[in-house]
Amino acid sequence: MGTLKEKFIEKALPLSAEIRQFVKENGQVPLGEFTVEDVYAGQKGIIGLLTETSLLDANEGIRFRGYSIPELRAKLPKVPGGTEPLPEGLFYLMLLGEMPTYDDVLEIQENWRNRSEVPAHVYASIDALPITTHPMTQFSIGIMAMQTDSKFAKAYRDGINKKDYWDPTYEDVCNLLARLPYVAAYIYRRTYKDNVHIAPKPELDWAANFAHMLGYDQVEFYKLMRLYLTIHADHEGGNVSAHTTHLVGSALSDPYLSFAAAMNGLAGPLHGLANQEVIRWIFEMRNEIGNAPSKEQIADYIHQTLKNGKVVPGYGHAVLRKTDPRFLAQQEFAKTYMADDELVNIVWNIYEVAPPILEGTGKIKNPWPNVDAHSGALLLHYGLNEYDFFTVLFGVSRALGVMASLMWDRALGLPIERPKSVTYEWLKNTVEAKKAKA
Ligand code: HAX
Repeated sequence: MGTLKEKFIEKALPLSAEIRQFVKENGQVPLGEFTVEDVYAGQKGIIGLLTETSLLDANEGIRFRGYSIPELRAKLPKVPGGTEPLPEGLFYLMLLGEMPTYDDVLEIQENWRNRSEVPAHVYASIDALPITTHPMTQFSIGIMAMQTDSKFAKAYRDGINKKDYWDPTYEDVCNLLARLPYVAAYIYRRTYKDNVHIAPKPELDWAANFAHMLGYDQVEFYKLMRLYLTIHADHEGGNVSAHTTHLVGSALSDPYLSFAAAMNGLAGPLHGLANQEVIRWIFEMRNEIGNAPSKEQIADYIHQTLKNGKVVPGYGHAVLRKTDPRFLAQQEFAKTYMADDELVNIVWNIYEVAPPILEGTGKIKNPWPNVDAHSGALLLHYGLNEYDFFTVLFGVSRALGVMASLMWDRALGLPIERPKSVTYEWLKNTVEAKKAKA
């Protein structure tokens, strides 16, 4: 008699093979509007969510309220003389669907500045964790610790009318957005810079003040942060972090609870953690091959990665079928500011070599790079070497999109989410019944 663990795998392995075969044979059997295959495909392509802030086209990439990434870079307000958009302006655009003026952005900055004081117990909660705790775990716990201040949770307990839900949600959303860079910078300095913290410069914009508190005061790094925090903000509603925010929020969990849950999803290597995995993968390749791998050596390393049953991080996408415009925006930035950077050139060589190999497998639906393929190399160029921290930067940005969406969930009174699930037994019986009828 085996242990529970042994019994489980004795059952699971053959059933996994059986189900794979079942889907191969019966994948196209319709179940209403969808097929058996769709049940196993992670709901891809099934329209089941309302998200106003952005819309993703498989070939063209993301549009935020109708604006593509190049259009955002051109049209969103910038600091005087600046070249990159201010992410606060993107929040305004996503929330209202209207392009802000520079004055609108200044108003948001002032509003968030006044909300930016993080309660001391949040830092104490982070400090209670071992220093080796992954920065995303520290981030999630920091967000949870801020939940003690939730205006929504308090209003609900006090009996708020449902038509007013949007109001305390707005307060939580703004407080959260104002404080996130402070919490993220605290985690960075605690983990990697001997716990030496840097006082904010509140007169700076949201992204530049964040860069400053991290310890990177180059004007170019400020520009990079503005671009970075803009392009990572939203990717319509079905990606893991956006969907999680909506799902958890649909139970009327407050914005802190919903966003912490989203960050736990972003921390997965197939989602936001891919930005750290890309750099880890390149470093491992360089360790094995040498600092400047040739294109042939990169190709061999990609084949080896696939052979070992691992993914090539930064490549592929659940929806996109072309190079991610967020990758291209970062490539354009790199061409302007760091065209000779060795690591950046490796990223560009991978971009030349990887797609035909991935396409050649015959199973990877999108062989092109996503946002995460490029972002790490830009940060490393300015000395931000601690790649385990990269997903936290993504998370600070993602808050803009998912919190704007949560505002709409509350304002529209969207109901609790509850998709239907079925068992394998149910599927088998349904397929058999359909076949018998036919
Ligand atoms: N390397 C190796 N294999 C890959 C692959 C890659 N980059 N991309 C997809 N595949 C594999 C899948 O694992 C799957 O294999 P199995 O049939 O053996 O399970 C097969 O190809 C079909 O997958 P798909 O339909 O093309 O892709 P999915 O929609 O299932 O998954 C992912 C999309 C992004 C998760 C996938 O492409 C991947 O794992 N990429 C690498 C990790 C990564 O870069 N993630 C970041 C994505 C962007 C993002 O969310 N950023 O936050």
